[in-house]
Amino acid sequence: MKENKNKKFYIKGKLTDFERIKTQSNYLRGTINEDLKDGITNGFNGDNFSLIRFHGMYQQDDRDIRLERSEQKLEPRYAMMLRCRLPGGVITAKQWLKIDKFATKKTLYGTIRLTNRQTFQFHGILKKDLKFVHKMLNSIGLDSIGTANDVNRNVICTSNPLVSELHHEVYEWAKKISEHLLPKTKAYAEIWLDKKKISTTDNEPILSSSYLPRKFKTCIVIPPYNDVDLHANDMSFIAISEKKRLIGFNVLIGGGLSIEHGNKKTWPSCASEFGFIPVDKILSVSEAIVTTQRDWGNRTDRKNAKTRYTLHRVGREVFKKEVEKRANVTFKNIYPYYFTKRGDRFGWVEGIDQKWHLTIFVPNGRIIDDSNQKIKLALSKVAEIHKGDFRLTANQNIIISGVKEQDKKEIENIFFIHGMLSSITKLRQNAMACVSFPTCPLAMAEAERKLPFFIMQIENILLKYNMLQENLIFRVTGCPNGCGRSLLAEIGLIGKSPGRYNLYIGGNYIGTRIAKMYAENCTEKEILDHLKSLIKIWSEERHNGEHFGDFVIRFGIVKAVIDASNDFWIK
Ligand code: SRM
Ligand code: SF4
Repeated sequence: MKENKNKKFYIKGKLTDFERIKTQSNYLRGTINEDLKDGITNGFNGDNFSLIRFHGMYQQDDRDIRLERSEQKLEPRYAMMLRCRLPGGVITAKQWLKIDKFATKKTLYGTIRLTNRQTFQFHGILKKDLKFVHKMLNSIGLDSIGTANDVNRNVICTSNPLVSELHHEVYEWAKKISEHLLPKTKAYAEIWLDKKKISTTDNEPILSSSYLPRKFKTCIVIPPYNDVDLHANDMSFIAISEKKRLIGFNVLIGGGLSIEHGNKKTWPSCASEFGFIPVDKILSVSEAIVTTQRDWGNRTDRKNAKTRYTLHRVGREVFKKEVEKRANVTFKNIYPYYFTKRGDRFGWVEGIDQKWHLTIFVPNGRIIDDSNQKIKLALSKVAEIHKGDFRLTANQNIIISGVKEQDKKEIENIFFIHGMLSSITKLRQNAMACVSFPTCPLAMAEAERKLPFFIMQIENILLKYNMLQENLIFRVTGCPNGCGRSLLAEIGLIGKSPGRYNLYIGGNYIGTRIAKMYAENCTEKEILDHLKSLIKIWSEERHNGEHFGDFVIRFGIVKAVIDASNDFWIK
């Protein structure tokens, strides 16, 4: 690969302290090993707090009991969240049984959390159990390398089983991209798996010894299902097929959703189209995009460091040309594509392979048993008899994949007995919230725990206006970092402080338009009052079949966000 380090676009200035942490870390080792032996605290010290993230873990404390512990002069209840690397979201039934057992026996909360990037998290692992969990994952062929911090994260891809032949191919590419862009340091194996340090010096040919300026996200999507929310990703590949054969990818760059309340130097963005590439160029193009962002991304301000800001600063054509040079490709014109749907398709569908796939709705992706639904138990029972695999979706749900016709009934019965498979509204099926309290240190308002309340209230409003059967994308995010992807929703809430949210509307149903702020700093009652009037007008004035997000724009309630860098903040 040709590398043209066009220094003109390097940002000069005082680097953030994160840059020092990375470069001085000895390829992500830091003094994590020493901290593991430190029995005085349940947490990590100094730089190690950030470095463990490269190994897929976040130090957290339970915010519900933070004050109480501080009053008792106790250390916060530190425990780690671990995010597994699972490209394309595929996990075997055997692997599931192991992770289920670990969650039950060794985590403070006893749950597994499916994330909206096709993987799972354990919350509440004590420091003393960290090596155990990594060794357990390693024994079943899994790891958590590079699922957090300034690297390419878990690569996601369309999980819709209807298109299983293409899906399989695309899934293989998701795995290859993940492997290709993974940190090459042996630090993970040495620290967590007790592997001996080998004498060769470390080298990070793609990421560099200071890794990327910021987190980096990649997806592959198979139209017409935008089930991965492609515009939340730095680098997106849209699979193009002819006669059911994969011929290449449209490449899109610079999606992302995080903002800071009131900070107009931050904005969300849909990704820009670069062009089409044949299948065999996907790895070199991925590498070229990542290395361009590595070299040109802003390392002096983390709020301005993601790919979309680099693209905005240097210009789309300049970035594109650099990628063409580095990858030795020429982007062809974008192949026509369109999306019709987001979210998951629930229930049984027959794949092209004549096997059956059952998509199960998991409220908020939380694998937990309660008095109504025993999801955790049901999944472990299915895992005991299932011969195919499980696929996690980018909407926090799970697919029991590759079931033979004769085995369908048994699996269905298990879910039925454990209180699942009941019919739910489309609003509920499509809704999403981020984790937020009590584990997320950045949460400003409730999200996951408040979602059922909001859904119930909105269902009542929809019922009143005879709109309950309608598809409506509603999402809640506990802070403006945007994990719940509210800015790609038709109705999105973003937490401001406990019990208060900004209300955004006007994203579209297929997830290709950013939503716009409609009301600021609202209480829950104010939000519901706004939604009552908006849904009433929608029910009265909409064109036949018109989605809520399109309606509020056509009717002039909010302006469409076209170029978010210009018009996201304009009132
Ligand atoms: Fe996220 C940070 C949870 C998807 C943007 N995110 C966090 C942390 C780790 C908080 C922290 O830094 O200490 C949250 C952990 C909460 C907890 O207790 O588990 C967290 N993010 C999540 C998950 C679990 C939400 C979920 O309910 O599914 C998702 C995990 C995905 C995964 O498996 O990798 C998750 N996060 C997202 C998304 C959506 C997406 O990627 O499709 C976004 C917006 C898209 C984007 O990146 O622009 C997102 N998370 C962020 C940000 C803002 C980054 C930025 O650009 O400024 C942060 C904060 C940060 O990195 O500084 C963050
Ligand atoms: Fe935490 Fe904010 Fe992400 Fe929600 S959006 S999980 S509150 S960082």
